[in-house]
Amino acid sequence: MEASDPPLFGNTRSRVTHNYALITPDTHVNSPLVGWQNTTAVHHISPEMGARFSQFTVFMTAGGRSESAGPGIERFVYVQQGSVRLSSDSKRELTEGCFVFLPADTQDRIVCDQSATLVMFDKRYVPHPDFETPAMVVGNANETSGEAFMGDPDAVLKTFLPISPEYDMAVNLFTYQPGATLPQVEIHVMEHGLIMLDGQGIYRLGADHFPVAKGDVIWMGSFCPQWFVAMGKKPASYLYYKDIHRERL
Ligand code: UGY
Ligand code: MN
Repeated sequence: MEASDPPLFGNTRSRVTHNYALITPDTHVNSPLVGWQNTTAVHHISPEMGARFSQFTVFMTAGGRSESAGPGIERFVYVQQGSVRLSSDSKRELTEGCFVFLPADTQDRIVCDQSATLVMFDKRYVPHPDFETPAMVVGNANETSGEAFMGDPDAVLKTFLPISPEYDMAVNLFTYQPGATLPQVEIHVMEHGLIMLDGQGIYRLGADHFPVAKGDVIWMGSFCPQWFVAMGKKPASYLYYKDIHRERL
């Protein structure tokens, strides 16, 4: 096969199993979103797959406007490219790296003047009898400080939501220098939705190891064994969701 040949027909790195999925960009299929304006979406992770949340990417053009997430659903929005505004704060431009957490049943909409690509995590909010409902959060990854993960300065974790029991979800940004790894194979009850924002590496999912790169999405269900090593010449970073702070029974 010549280097210029098209990719092998009928072949993909994507894999969907009962407790993990790797979704690569070549398999994306766009769909419209009911009630949204000037927007299309790709659904990567959803309850149909066995997940307890949804992860999707939206592509907005000028005049783009979101619909609410639906009753009882909280929403995290990360601006991957372009810019958007909140309907309640039209002066503040949310550019690449900005993020918003919209608590369940808030009326705010996302509006777009030009174009934007947004990574979305929707989750049914689980109230806790001892805690208030969480507040809205607006921030910027570039202004969020990171911490060495388990003491490794080559694996830096930025935490976007307060680690406080009002919040039943977390969204974090992990950046690894080439050669840096998750320090252990993790197995935990929390599930993850993840998108590679930059670089590449090898992700262990269950008993399998996959080369992954920018644009790949991964679902890790509860107790899915997971591990990562960054490879190549530049840092690898991924944005990921997890459910936290609620008892299972
Ligand atoms: O927060 C986490 O569980 C994270 N260390 N997992 C992961 O990056 N796969
Ligand atoms: Mn994990």
